[in-house]
Amino acid sequence: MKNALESIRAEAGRLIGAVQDAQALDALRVRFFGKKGELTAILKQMGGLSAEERPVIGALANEVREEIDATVRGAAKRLANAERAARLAGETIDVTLPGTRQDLGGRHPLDIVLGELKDIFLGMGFDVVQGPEIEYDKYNFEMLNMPKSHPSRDTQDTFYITENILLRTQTSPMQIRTMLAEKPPIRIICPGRVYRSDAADATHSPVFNQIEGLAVDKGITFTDLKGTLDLFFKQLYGPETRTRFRPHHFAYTEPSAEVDMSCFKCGGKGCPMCKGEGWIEMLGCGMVHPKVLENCGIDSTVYSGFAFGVGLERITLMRYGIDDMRLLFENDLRFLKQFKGA
Ligand code: 2NM
Repeated sequence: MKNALESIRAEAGRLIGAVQDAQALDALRVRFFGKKGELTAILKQMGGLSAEERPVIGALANEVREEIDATVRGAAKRLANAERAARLAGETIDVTLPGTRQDLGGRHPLDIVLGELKDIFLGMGFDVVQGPEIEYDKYNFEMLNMPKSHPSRDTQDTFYITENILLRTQTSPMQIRTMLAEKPPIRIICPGRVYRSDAADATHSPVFNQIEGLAVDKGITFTDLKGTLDLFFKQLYGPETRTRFRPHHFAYTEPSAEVDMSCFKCGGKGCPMCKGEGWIEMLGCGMVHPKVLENCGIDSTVYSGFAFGVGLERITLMRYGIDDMRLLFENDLRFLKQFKGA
């Protein structure tokens, strides 16, 4: 029995000392200490020993059990340390390796030009307000003097969501909201996306950006409108720029006009840019229709106002000599990179 114990001690020490993973260690623990384990089997035979042998073998068996137990615990610790060391080694970061480059983008040409437009109008005392792109028919058409039957609605083919809710075709609904909420004097510009059911080509897009302006106060005249827009174009394209107002019709303004500016390329002599005209059509404007003021609770016998609307894409195309609007929406990096730092 003594021999058996000594051979278990040697075997256990050898095997446990060489164990490489927790599962194998557990299997060894069961092999020696388990219910059918080798050491357990010996301890069970103790009953058959003589009175002289029993304490000697018993003491040896205890010694061997404690020794194997300590070896198992030592091995468990060794395995845990090795596992931790391996994990830490795997997580090591080599800070000397080159990093992943973060390519910095640039501002979109539309945003650059919008910034210039805002600066010009802020400088003239206008506030910038923004509103929802999903609008009520009431604000987009009805209150702008375009009831359901009005032919002007046909010229702005509209995306309807329900009978009374639509994607705004202009930003004037925000001007209606402002006139409803605030008392004159009002001086605002409303930039933002608008939607019309048009096929995309070089000069059309079903989504584009508009900037509409509105000034309402006592004594506002057409002269104020002319002066404001003339100064706007001089600031945007240079002091030699001239403007020309031609009669037009909008349902929400009376009188109404379209505004041309002298060609920024040839100065008015006529060139391919202005198709030999010397003038380039830029925007629509007029004096706010008395009915529109009254719709918003503003007394049209006391107050008057002017309004205008201009397409941001059109101005941007001219500003940079771009010949196709679609380039502004395609997000082609070869195009966008040309405006970096502008
Ligand atoms: C245009 C042309 C002319 C306009 C009118 C109004 C409002 F709300 F005051 F009635 N907002 N915008 C207007 C006038 C817009 O766009 C070509």
